[in-house]
Amino acid sequence: MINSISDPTEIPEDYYILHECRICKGNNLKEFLNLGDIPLVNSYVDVNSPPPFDEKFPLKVLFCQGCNLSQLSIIVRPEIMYKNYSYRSSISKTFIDHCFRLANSTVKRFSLTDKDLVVDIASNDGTALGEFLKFGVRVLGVEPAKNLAKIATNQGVTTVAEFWNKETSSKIESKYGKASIISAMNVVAHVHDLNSFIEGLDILLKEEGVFVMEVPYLLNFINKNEFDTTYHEHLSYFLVKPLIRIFAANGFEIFDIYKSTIHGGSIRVFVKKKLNPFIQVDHDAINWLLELENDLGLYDFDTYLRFSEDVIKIKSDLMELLTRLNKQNKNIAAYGASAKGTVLANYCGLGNNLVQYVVDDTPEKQGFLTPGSRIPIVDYSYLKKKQPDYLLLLAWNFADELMEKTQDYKNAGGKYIVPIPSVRVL
Ligand code: JHZ
Repeated sequence: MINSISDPTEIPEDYYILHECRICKGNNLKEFLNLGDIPLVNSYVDVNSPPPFDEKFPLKVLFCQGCNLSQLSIIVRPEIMYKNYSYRSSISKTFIDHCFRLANSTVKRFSLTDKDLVVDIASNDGTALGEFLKFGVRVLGVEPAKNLAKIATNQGVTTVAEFWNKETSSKIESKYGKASIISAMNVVAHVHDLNSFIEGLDILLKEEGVFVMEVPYLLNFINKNEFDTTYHEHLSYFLVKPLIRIFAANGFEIFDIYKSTIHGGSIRVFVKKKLNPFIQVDHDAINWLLELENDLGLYDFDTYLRFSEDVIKIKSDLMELLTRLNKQNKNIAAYGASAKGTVLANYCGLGNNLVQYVVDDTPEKQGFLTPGSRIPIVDYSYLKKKQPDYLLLLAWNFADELMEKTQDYKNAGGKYIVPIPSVRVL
């Protein structure tokens, strides 16, 4: 066991066991969720050369009594998880529209012009920056997955294929100059060394610049039983309270926050350098969320124990339903070979004996098998051809978009199963 690591890319083993809180360094960490051994969510299995078994790692979540950060009990070496990444931000129209609104509101609120540089950390295939480009600002992506960095660059979003750290930040600063905006959508939860991450921001961000980040919100995770958004990539599960603490410890200050509905419920957090006098802090917005967290019992461990009981119920309800439908000879397929789908399937023990195939529009995933559960991933034309009786929405966070897209399936008598926040047939 290692006491602390500053750079997780240097972890010698495949994973390292956490034994102190990533933010407050306390060791009063209490487990509230144990999903068992689960494969890495992006390790899709090649049908032509399937390995004898799919490697699995423990998946447990701990609550820090000191600062209230929830966090995974282990850290898998990022090199293993992010070298080649199949997740494409551009597959969902809901997400593209979300990025357009982010770009539009950011450009207007901070009066950005063609002189301003916007840098996106973990920019994936360039979806968010593509929306910023429409407003004529300068953009630069930072994305460690080489396959994605290449796609983005080919589409006009210049992308540096590196992990975000102080070295990458310095290199970018000397080549492109300081950034007015640095954005990070769905990546801060993936970072172990938050201090080093923020030091990187300090190097590249202008004194009057803004860091804007989005992360899934633990409030929704607990209240809506979103247990399947726990996976090895998601090291931290954030409330506002620990976020304030980590930024303050590094000379930064949160000046505005609001909730968004994306990915089952997220928070968008605006951060400035502490010494920047030009931006006012919206204390009302911040205090409102802190009070809400307190009122909902999110600083109290018992709330987390109640949540873990709901998770067990979802597993038994889902398996009871699918087994019953299977006995009635109903055909069941799924939509969305999502990361959360892999967790749900493996935790519940779902395989292709119950779910025959998963439809997914991501070309990089089609033709592969889902990790662990080994369900074939197919393109949309399958759904039209086969018309299964039931469609399990594994990307339940995009349920509206998926149902709109599959209206023909519904009109022909198809039914949906939505597993979260509780198992329902629609
Ligand atoms: P989706 C992602 O997790 C990835 P995942 C990441 N790890 C993260 O942090 C969280 O989000 C927040 C497919 N789909 O976005 C695409 C269609 O095929 O819910 C995806 O494979 N057609 C960075 O993977 C999957 O469903 C469609 O029309 O759990 C959705 O995955 C739509 C809407 C989706 O997140």
